[in-house]
Amino acid sequence: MQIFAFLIGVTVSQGPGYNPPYTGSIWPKPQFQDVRSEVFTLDAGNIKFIPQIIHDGPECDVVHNATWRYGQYFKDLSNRIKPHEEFETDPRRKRSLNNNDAHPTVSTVTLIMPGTCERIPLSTMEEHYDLHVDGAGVTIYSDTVWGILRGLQTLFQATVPIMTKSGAVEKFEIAGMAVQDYPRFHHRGFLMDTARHFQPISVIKEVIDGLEMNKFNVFHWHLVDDQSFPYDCNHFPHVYAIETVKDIVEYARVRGIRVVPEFDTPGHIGAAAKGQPGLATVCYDDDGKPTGLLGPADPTNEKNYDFMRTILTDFKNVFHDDYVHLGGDEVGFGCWKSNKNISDWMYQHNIAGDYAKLEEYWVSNVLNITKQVGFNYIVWEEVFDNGVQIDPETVVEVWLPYHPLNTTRDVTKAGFRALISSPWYLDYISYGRDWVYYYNYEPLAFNGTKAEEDLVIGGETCLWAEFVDASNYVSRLFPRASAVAERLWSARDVTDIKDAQARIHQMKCRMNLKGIHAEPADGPSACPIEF
Ligand code: CP6
Repeated sequence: MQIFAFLIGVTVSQGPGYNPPYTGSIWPKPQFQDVRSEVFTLDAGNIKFIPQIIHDGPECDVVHNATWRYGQYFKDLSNRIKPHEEFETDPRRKRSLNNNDAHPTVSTVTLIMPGTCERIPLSTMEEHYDLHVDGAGVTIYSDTVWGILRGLQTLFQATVPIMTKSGAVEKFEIAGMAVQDYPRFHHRGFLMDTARHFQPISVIKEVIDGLEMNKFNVFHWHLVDDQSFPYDCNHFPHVYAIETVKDIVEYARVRGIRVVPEFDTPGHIGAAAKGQPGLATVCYDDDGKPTGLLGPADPTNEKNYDFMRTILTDFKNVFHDDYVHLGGDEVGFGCWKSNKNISDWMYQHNIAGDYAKLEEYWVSNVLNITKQVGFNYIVWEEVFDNGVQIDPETVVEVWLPYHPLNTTRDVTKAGFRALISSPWYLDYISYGRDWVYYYNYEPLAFNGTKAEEDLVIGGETCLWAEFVDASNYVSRLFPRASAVAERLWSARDVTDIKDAQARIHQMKCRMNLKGIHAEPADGPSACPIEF
């Protein structure tokens, strides 16, 4: 092969990891991708987007924002092309400048969208798209603005930099191809915890950029917890002002990413309780003296439901999503048991000694308020595990690590929709390539019926933030979260680790090129273009 290359004078290398025939290495892997033998030069600096939107108007701003953004991304790519003079001084230069320029150039991207435009990504969003690359140019077809976004990302990833041996980018190429693509699961989320460490806006936006590249569509914002309540209150020095939160929601919206806020109760309310006397239960010791500690929310204090209504109504004005996350995890009964006012109240309400019923009283009141405010809701699995009576439309998020497949089976057998997160906790770190473990988890391997499988709406990968802040956040997240992205988007039989290994490496490099500080996925490696 080398001799052949020498004879025809081709010394242009694609760099490690890029294999002819120029397929790109789309991550997550599309449902169908037919790569043709023709190769085109993509004029990255001069791409012309041609939107053909039947019902165009101001509500189609997601597409117009996307053509502007992707125009910039391709320009940024083309700025890496070194002018010919630099090749002249390259000591390892052996090529003649014209011998590999024979491919036809394409520079138009036609976006065909016959449907009506949606402004807000909701739980019902559809993301199917078709992508064609041929001599006439690039065409992306979708019924929805969200599909157009996913198709543009695939186009971006299919664009392959062609380099000299010394690593200068000479041009970009793209293979003729036909892609038909859609997600396996509707809900492909990431949980960001901003309560254990304050995460600056720049980090949140870098994260959202990475989520878009990996075709995630839900940003589950674990805003507040015991340690802090950084939602526009002055108790802690770093808070997200409402305008900032709206800015993040907007940043996510135009990238086709829903923002689902979480206000976790009745546990995990320590910080909220500091600003809200009477919210938390006062805990007592064996001698009946207050311990000074505060427990879960006090379900017997009716004022607390007014507080919940205030917060949730406020959420409704800030977040556009049809869902809110209501928490419900890790509720210890010890503090409730120690408090005599609570046991008296339980006696009067005929639930003496039954603390699961007390929890149910809190949860069902909060669920009712949530519904009145106009949100659907997700809860952590304990709400289901503890036998709390919940509405049939409740989404149950499986997070306990013991037997997630059994829990998935139990939740769906009971007729509830399930979201899976326990196998995908990114705060666990270990020596070696742990992305493979995340990649290998098959959420439907619980021997359910078709109807039960259909109740699994997707999953979320979580980065609890006790040990991450701006200094290490993004590198701990990517590309490990990418493994989950492919499990949730691609077909069930996309399980080849060797194939994934080559592509996840390229995905890491591609994220780096976009300014996202993803760490190496696997063993020793090099990106074709260092950034
Ligand atoms: N905070 C909240 C947490 C966790 C949960 N809820 C958590 C528990 C165990 C592990 C990781 C995170 N830090 N509010 C559980 C959903 Cl291992």
